Amino acid sequence: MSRRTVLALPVAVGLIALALFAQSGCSKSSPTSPYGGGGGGGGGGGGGTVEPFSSGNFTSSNAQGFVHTFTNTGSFGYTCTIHNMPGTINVAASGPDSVTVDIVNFAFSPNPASVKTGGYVHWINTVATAHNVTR
Ligand SMILES: [Cu+2]
Repeated sequence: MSRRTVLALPVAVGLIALALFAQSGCSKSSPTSPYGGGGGGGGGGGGGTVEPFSSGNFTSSNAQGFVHTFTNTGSFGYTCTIHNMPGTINVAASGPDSVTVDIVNFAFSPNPASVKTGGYVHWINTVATAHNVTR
């Protein structure tokens, strides 16, 4: 009886210690964990300011579009990540206030498209095939 208690006690203490250790280790490591909101990254591209955007997938024709306003001059490439379709938006100090880019079959039209600084591009998927617009 008493022997059993003596044996069980160290085991219980050990388990508690393990639990505490695991907890503190967990909370300690979370600020540096990969889920801690990384950030950074980016860069790349020579000279031009990176303006990331993502439309998400257009899953039907004409029902959905996507608008992005370009605030910096430069030449900005983008793709449909589903089909690796390349597109380019050229942004200059002067030019149209906005431009509509149709997605027709497996291409952007017009491509490249031009807009002035502060103007926006409106992409419309004209086909039933799912596409997206991602930079
Ligand atoms: Cu596509």
